[in-house]
Amino acid sequence: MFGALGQSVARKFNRYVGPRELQPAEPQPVEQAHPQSEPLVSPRPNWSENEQNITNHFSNFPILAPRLPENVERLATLERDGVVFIEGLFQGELLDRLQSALAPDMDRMRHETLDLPREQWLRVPEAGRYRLYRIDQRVPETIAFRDHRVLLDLVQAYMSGNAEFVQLALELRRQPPDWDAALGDLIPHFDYHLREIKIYLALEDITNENGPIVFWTGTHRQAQWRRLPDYLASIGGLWAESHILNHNTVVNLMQKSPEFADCREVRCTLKAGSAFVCDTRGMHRASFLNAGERWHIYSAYNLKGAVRNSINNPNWLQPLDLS
Ligand SMILES: O=C(O)CCC(=O)C(=O)O
Ligand SMILES: [Fe+2]
Repeated sequence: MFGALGQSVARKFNRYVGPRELQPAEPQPVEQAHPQSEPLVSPRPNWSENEQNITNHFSNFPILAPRLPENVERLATLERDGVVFIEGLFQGELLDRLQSALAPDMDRMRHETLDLPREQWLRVPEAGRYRLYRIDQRVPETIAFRDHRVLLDLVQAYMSGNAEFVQLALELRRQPPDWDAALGDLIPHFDYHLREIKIYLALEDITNENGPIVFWTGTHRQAQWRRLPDYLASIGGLWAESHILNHNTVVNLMQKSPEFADCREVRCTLKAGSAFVCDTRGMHRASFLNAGERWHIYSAYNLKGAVRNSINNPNWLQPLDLS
């Protein structure tokens, strides 16, 4: 299942690198600047086509029965809630070994002394966020998490046997120097309008003090309230990255929408060695980090072939097609 790995990782890394269409064009006649074969605006569905695409996505990729009996209940929870917790996935010696193997890189991230090319790690000090990508290639002990048979069984069943591994990263979050500059992290959002999976494994206890992820159960399902955010997400570029959901949207939905009748706001606190699996099509956000550091490793999966439109995609500049 890791065959297409190199390709998809390259796609992910390239997400924030300006694609051809936004780079300054060489001076040349206008008609040649963007030849027909490379349109400035990539094709995008109109409103009803996008709704059909999402309906097709769910019917073409049904959730399958897991192979492992212990995953039956977990999968049912993941399907219903969009999130499921696995307590004590790593314990005792196994957890100790993982923590000690990661300790040198954790220290380098903490002190910002990682000497790596920009695309191999994400450094956003103003948000207190750091990610070291493809940690499985640096720290082989993390492969026990990446290839954990219980997790892979769950992922493949949820993704209809079409899961594609995208990433395994070590992540640190700590207090930003200025919360105003870090507010973007706290905005409710979903990562994509199609199903994606992320699995987070806590390396140290994650309590309410150190900014656990917040997830709203059931928000990954197809629903009326999602029609507008799903459409904007499908366009890509600025609107997809801005999400249009905010605190007030969520409060109003929780209080007034029948579609939120069974929705719970879950703060994903974790003991070291415990994990949660979530569909990041569901609404989630980071939370306020009062103290200390938050450390986890996470793996990420797409449905094979699903490629997000990058932030640089200029589709959002075009008139909306709401037909
Ligand atoms: O790190 C967090 O608290 C939230 C991160 C997030 O939104 C994501 O991993 O998709
Ligand atoms: Fe997210």
